[in-house]
Amino acid sequence: MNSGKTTPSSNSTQFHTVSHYTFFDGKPRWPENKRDLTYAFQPENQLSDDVKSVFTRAFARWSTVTELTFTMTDSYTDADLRIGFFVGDHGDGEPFDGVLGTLAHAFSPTSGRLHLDGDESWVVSGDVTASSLTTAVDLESVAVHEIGHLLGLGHSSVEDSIMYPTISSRTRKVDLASDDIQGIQELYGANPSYNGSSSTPSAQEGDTSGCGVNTLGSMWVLSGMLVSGFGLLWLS
Ligand code: TQI
Ligand code: ZN
Ligand code: ZN
Repeated sequence: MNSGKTTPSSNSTQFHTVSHYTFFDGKPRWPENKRDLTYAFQPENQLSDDVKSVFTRAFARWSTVTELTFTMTDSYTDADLRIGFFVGDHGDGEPFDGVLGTLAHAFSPTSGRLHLDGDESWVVSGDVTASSLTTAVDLESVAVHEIGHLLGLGHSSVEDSIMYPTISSRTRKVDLASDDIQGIQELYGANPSYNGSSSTPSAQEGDTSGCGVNTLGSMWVLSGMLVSGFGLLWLS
């Protein structure tokens, strides 16, 4: 993985600057003629639609402020961005480490790989801050952060930003800060229909009913939590 960073070159003076986003070394990004990116999920993971919709929402946050579009495809091999859950050593030289520690990682453009640690207790829907499990990690928060890396953003020193390098467990942070927006717009330009307000796509905090259909088509209704083979949690 490329963990180096370059600071934005356009800031010649450090006074009054409010931007603290960074890029990867060499400022890699998706090419100019590629504004419509596809994404796919590792087929072996057999993720439920609830999990996929977390990523759909996470991608929407970035497409709102740029000219980028993200489309889900079933063809894992053809997709620009490939998302999957893995445990331990999974063949890319960056093994996962069990509960907490590294939660996920993504590679800089144009690798397109986004890996999540299957050993974490991922919260798919519901209120992560209300979880009794101290190791619960909000999937959407991590997804928004890792997508930032996929698109070429490094870490930011702005504490409120999505690209800030630490997050506490049982915390939800999914709204792009203006620092994130400036960083991504330096790479890809602004969305002409984005009005610059900080309102984000329907966060739908209130409609997580704690009830849904799993991949086998049976209903699950929750009192407490439900853990699947990938450590995914739904909180009621
Ligand atoms: N994973 C690190 C991260 O995504 C991996 C990493 C370290 C990295 N240095 C990097 C990736 C430089 C790209 C470039 O930052 S993590 C958070 C946060 C992690 C951390 O598991 O530690 C989030 C994953 F920022 F909250 F701490 C997601 Cl949101
Ligand atoms: Zn990996
Ligand atoms: Zn990061």
